[in-house]
Amino acid sequence: MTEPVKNEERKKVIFSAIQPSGTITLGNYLGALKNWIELQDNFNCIYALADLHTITVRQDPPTFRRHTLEAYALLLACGVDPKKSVFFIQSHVPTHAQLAWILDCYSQFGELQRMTQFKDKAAKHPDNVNAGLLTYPPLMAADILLYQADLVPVGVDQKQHLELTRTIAERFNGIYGQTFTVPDGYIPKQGAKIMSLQDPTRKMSKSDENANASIAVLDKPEDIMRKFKRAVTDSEACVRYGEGKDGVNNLMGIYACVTGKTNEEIEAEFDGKGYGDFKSAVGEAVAEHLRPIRERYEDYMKNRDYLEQCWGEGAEKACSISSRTLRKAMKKIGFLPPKSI
Ligand code: ATP
Ligand code: LTN
Repeated sequence: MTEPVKNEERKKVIFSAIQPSGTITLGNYLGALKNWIELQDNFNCIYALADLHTITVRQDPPTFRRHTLEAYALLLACGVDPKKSVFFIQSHVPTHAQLAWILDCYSQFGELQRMTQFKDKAAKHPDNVNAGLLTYPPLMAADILLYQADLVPVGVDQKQHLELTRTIAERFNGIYGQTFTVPDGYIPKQGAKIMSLQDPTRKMSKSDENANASIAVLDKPEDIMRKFKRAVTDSEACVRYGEGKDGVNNLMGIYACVTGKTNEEIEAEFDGKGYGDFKSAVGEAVAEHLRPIRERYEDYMKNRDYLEQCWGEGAEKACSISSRTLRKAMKKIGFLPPKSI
């Protein structure tokens, strides 16, 4: 017999989250979610829907509610397993907002203002440059630090936020002594940045208005095929990885992620063939990869009671783990506890 309890204690902690800000894309899946699933067998994984982050951009209430429900079911369908991992909705666990306020007070205005995502989103929504957009990173730091996470699987666009999380943790630990684990990013070698199919110099994004630019994990096979066939490439008509070939590089990256093939194998497979054949093959491989996820998603969406039970249990576990860290941090700062502990 093995000793599972001892092993559990030594397992590293993984934390990650995704916003329910729209329809989950192939970029989210290949950049982050695929890793979430793979890590579950060897680590203590804690995953969340970061719905508090989502309201930094104005949301239509019924649509926001629907996106959150759908994202929860979709993540289960992708393979997040509530028996192996803690999987909850951020707004159900009040410690996140509590620690976020505290960490706001350990973040500098200048460093928040310099974040690329803040600058991008402020430019994109000039009529709503709210304080939450600025303090988005300390809330993300709270998410991670509450669970003493060692590793954070994300796409490359989140690297800067992770570095700031490390800075905030080190700053706090420097003042008060060891309180938070300083986390490392876990960024995939392939798929860390899937680009838009219509403008391969920009990342594929949930909130892109152009439906042809991104593949939703739940897109029907015929839509997937159509979008890949229309994907922007170049005029060279040669499937090879190289500079100035952003469109082809992106399609090769996607194909590599879903088939496990290397760039050399892909170049050999399409040697002498045109982009038409290549785009069809990428479309088919992606549609096949996503098919079982779509089927499982439909089953979960028919079972609201099960979903509620899962997120209820997830929130309870998350609350119990995170409260310990929050109490510890508050005690170090000098807050008077409600009763002596
Ligand atoms: P939004 O458009 O609302 O900003 P998003 O599509 O960028 O959303 P997020 O919720 O911000 O998605 O990100 C969820 C996870 O997916 C993060 O780990 C992020 O790094 C990853 N991710 C997002 N877009 C891509 C992409 N194009 N390629 C690879 N990973 C991505
Ligand atoms: N900002 C992240 C979502 C997110 C997150 C987190 C990711 C919120 N909290 C904690 C990792 C860890 C994004 O993907 N845009």
